[in-house]
Amino acid sequence: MKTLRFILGDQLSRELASLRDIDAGTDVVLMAEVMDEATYVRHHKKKIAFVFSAMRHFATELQDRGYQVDYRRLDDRQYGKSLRATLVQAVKRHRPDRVVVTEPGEWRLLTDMRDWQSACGRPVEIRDDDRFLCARKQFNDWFDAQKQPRMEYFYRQMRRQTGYLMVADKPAGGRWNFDTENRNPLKDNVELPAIKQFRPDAITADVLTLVDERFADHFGELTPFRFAVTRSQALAVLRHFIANALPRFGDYQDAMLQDERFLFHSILSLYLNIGLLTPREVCDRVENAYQSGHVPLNCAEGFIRQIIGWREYVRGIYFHEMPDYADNNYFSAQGKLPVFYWTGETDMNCLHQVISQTRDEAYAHHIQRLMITGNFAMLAGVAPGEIHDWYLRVYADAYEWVELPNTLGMSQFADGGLLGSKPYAAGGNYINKMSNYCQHCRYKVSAKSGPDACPFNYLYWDFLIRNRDQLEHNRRLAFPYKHLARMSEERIAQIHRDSRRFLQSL
Ligand code: FAD
Ligand code: DLZ
Ligand code: SF4
Repeated sequence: MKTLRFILGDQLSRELASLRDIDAGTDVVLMAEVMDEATYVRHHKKKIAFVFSAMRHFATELQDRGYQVDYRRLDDRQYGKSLRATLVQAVKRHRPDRVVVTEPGEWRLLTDMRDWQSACGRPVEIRDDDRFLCARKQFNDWFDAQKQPRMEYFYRQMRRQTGYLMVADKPAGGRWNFDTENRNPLKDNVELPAIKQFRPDAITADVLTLVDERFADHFGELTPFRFAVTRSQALAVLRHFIANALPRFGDYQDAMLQDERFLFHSILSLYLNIGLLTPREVCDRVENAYQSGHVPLNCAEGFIRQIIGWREYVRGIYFHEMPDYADNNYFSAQGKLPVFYWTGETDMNCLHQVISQTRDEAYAHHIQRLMITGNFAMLAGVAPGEIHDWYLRVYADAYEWVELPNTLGMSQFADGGLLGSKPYAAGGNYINKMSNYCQHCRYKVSAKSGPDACPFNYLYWDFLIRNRDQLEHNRRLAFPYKHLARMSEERIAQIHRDSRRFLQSL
């Protein structure tokens, strides 16, 4: 039976469900660079280049292994504008008996895909994406059985299921979680590992020219481009991370440092999300590094939790809650995204640092995303849809299944506490504790009010006052609300004045 196997840009895995039973003699693999996917949000230039280059390399690899690949380049004269149009054209060309696909990571495309059969006139089989450790059904069953679902309990179940860092049925070291050891600030004299970089080859050079011509008005710097674009390069990044950064990953997981963009982070999310690496192989290698004594337990546990815990959990939430999840707006926030999110031009040094780095690298690490750009947007009352659109555009690892719950749920609390138990809201003190950004800022982190005071300081209280009805019964916020109850009328009026003046100036 001749089968057309349509592989999407973030499905570049040899073991992909829709490639598993491929017959090199009869089947055709279809891959396509299409305008709709590159512009449904106007992705960062580096993200488009990364996806296209990795797609072209993957197609070449399949061809080298003897498969017939129909690869439609964006600059081919005759190409489909959308994935659906491309499929319809390809069915006419190849006349397959059926089409096989793997479910996509975004709801909009899954809905569209369910219609492809009638559009192309052939049976379309949509296979589960089993590159994750927790199937969608397994997650839904677990989630629906919980009174109050929390990531920590899901994570413990995943530890038992996978056996990572387990001694019989007990967690290694006697504890599930070493987070309290993982909140150290970083001194600027600590030596940081270099990141693994790759020089663009001829395929990437072609893609860079294409992106430069066709997406010149998208956000972000295209060069220098140094991402891995093949599986073997992605494996080299993984090896480099385990050898050089993982041994101190846990200790400094939440730290931020002026002009230092990567610290001890892995920069693996983009390769995991596009399919060049699997979560299982990444965790296997981290477990081995722990068992061989190369990395301490708090680092191995901190890392494995992000992958088998958070990564799987947000995907589960996404598919459990969509399509309504995207419309959540617990605080009814209506503000516009400040223009400086696109330019980086702001006197607030923490935001300037993170946004400039995002523009240059299409990368920021978790605490930068959560506690700088995310925290500010929430305190400033930016509409969740606006900030969601920004995160989906600007990071090379952004696909809605992972970006939306992180943005809307974790960072904006717009789901009212489904994902996290309290908003990640913080004033300047937190940022000053975890970074040295404040030492280079024109605002004074120690000042609470007035034009020179750190804006996070008064915006934090303004946020708690504004959303008192939604938040004051949250037990994890008992302390700040007690503090607020003791605040004088005059101080509260000052907070309002400072906040209004500042927000109007944006
Ligand atoms: P490391 O710090 O080295 O962590 C290791 C791995 O753990 C990551 O590669 C990633 O695969 C996984 N991981 C860690 N935290 C999370 C998390 N909260 N959710 C899912 N996986 C996690 N991650 C994305 O992959 N794509 C996104 O679009 C995305 N958007 C985010 C938006 C916001 C507002 C926030 C707060 C977080 C977002 N994250 C997203 C999660 C996290 O910030 C990134 O996975 C991480 O910064 C990627 O860098 P790294 O590979 O160096 O991670
Ligand atoms: C992100 C992306 C981009 C920029 N371009 C393409 C493309 O041209 N062709 C393609 O098949 N996939 C692309 N992707 C990835 C898809 O957007 C991704 O598969 C869906 O968002 C589902 O996760
Ligand atoms: Fe950011 Fe405030 Fe520190 Fe400036 S003083 S870097 S605005 S936290």
